[in-house]
Amino acid sequence: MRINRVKKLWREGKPAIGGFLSLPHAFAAEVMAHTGLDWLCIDMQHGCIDYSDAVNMLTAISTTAVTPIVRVPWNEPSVIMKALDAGAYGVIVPMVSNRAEAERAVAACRYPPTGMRSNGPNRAALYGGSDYQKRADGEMLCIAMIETAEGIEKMDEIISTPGLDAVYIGPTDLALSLGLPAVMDNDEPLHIATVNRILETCRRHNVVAAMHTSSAKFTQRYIDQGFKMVMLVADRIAMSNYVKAEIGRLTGWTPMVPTQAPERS
Ligand code: 3PY
Ligand code: MG
Repeated sequence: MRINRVKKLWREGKPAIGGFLSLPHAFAAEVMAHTGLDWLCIDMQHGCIDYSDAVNMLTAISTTAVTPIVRVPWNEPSVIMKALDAGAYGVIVPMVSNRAEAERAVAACRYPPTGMRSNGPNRAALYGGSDYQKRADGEMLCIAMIETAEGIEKMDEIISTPGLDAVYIGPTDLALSLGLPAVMDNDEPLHIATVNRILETCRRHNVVAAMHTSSAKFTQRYIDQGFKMVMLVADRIAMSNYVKAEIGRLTGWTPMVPTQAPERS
């Protein structure tokens, strides 16, 4: 079976650095897959991506050794199972708020008798290998997001859920849940303290702590703190930031204001 690069890095004590995909195209995914990141997450929660887009994007990522992950739109077993059947090697499940919800996510990722995943790895077996069903439970990542007020309160019962591989912090939803503005790379003391509490609880339960950022500065900070999965860059932000930065280097030319009304004659 094709191994999960992220899990291999974790076994070696190394962090896995990744990116998020919100553009619904195989070529955009392929471009991102050839950059050197360890994992890519197809974001079906907030990205402009439906299932057939995701399948094509997973196929594009398969041209590399990058670990393909899908963030599902919600903690819905049928959606989790379809993402895995399409060849995702892990799912990120948003807004997990208590033990029952965490158990539901884990069960959807594991075949019986451990879980309730239905058999039918249509594309997954092509991608993973002919022994997929036998070994999938050991390779598929089940990652629960902690980002709601209830999830913060119940972090201990979520993080200690048997079979959960990692807990992924959504910094902006976390901020909103703490009564703070929805800032991604967040320096608010309450945000920092909550992130640290989640990291500490992950350490206690031997679960990987994962974090979402929008800069190398914050990615480095979280790596140094001990996060073993950190999101460095999203496709649309990379595209927009690069073009804006290049525009900013030009002199003798005024960039247009994209939202200005079209001129008429
Ligand atoms: C959050 O910031 O809440 C996220 O889920 C990041 O995508
Ligand atoms: Mg979120």
